[in-house]
Amino acid sequence: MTVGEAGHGGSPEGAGPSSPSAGAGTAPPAAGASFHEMWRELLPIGRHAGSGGYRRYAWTGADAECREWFREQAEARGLAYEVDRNGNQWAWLGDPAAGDAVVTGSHLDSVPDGGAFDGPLGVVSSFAALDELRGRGTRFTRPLALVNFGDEEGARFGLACVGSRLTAGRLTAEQAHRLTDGDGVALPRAMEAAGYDPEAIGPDPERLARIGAFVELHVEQGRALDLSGDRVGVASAIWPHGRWRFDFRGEANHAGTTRLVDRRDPMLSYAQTVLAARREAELAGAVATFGKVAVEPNGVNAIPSLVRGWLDSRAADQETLDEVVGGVEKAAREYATAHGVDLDVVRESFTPVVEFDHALRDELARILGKDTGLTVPVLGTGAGHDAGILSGSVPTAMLFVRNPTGVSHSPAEFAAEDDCVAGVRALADVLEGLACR
Ligand code: HGY
Ligand code: MN
Ligand code: MN
Repeated sequence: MTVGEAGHGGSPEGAGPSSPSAGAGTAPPAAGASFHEMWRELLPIGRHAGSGGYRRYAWTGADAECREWFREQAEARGLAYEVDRNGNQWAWLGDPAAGDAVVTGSHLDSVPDGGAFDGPLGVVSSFAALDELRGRGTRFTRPLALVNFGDEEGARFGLACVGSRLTAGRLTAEQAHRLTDGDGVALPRAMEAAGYDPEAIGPDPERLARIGAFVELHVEQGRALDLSGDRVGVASAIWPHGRWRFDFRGEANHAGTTRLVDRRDPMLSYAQTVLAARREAELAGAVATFGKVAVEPNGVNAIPSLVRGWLDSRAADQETLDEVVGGVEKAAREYATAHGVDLDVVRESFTPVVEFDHALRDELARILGKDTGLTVPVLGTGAGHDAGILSGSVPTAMLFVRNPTGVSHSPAEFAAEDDCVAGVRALADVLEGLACR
């Protein structure tokens, strides 16, 4: 089923001169054309020549280039561009102070060697959807904003959704100031080096009060739409999920001369814990991954003194997630004791279950199904998003665009061109339905 096919050329609507028109002048390129042009411009930024993956980490040069790209797109469309106290970028059509704004957007940062679509698809589609609406002559009766939330992946400082968490008051400035990257660079220093004021960060209730609805379009990180044969779907919920750091401390020693019985080798406890995580997840029907490990001193011929492993675990409900993580930690402590190794476990990032706003979810499904009369798929996800963080503060919804392999957080992440354009048209239909009452 295809959703949002063929712009239906809505007649210019509006509450009169005060309403922010989508923009007069020559009709901008249709959704597909502007999408491709923006996609081509953004594609090379932060892409690693060797892996083909993206390394767009918060407050780095690649991040700055992405931000510059966002500002150029906003100003090229005559939108009022601003950066909020937490470094998130906003592009407004209409008067933000009027309130009840419809906001759409996503993030531009990536995981290490991430794919091209996770985040950028939502941001590029937001601009392309506005271009589509301008092509339809749409007049808005509510302010509209496009947003790029900073540091969604937490690839550098370890905490997901820093920009949206700060804005929503779910991360304090003090907590953010204590975040450091793998080289020991503290987040405030990284912000300063990028030209931002770390003393300004903090909750932004005034900004949130201006938002009537937030809709994030995102590439699906799974195969539900591929299996159902749909181009676009609507999100129902996000699984609870988090990140735990396991520090196994043993005793550094010579790999060649230390008898096995004399060793206190943290690598053994770590290895056993990785297998325990998989076992606990399988038993509970959840997921658990040790995807990052750091070894000190990390020498081939040295028994490590410290092995740090990061567990990412997610489950359909909190009770199951607690069961999995509790089981992994219990096993890890048994292994550590058996090898004379000390263990500390620290929860570094956590997002509780998110149920998206039911009324907004159903409104999106109605809008997207109205032309075809077909039922739009409504699906849950295990992936975290800024929309999940904002859902505690404003009515929030998500659109997913088909990903034929379901692969994400990998250079192989992919969405077909016509599915991306269908996503743009679906987002345009949603924005028109919400902001042009
Ligand atoms: O980890 C996540 O689910 C998201 O990509 N930040
Ligand atoms: Mn991601
Ligand atoms: Mn994402």
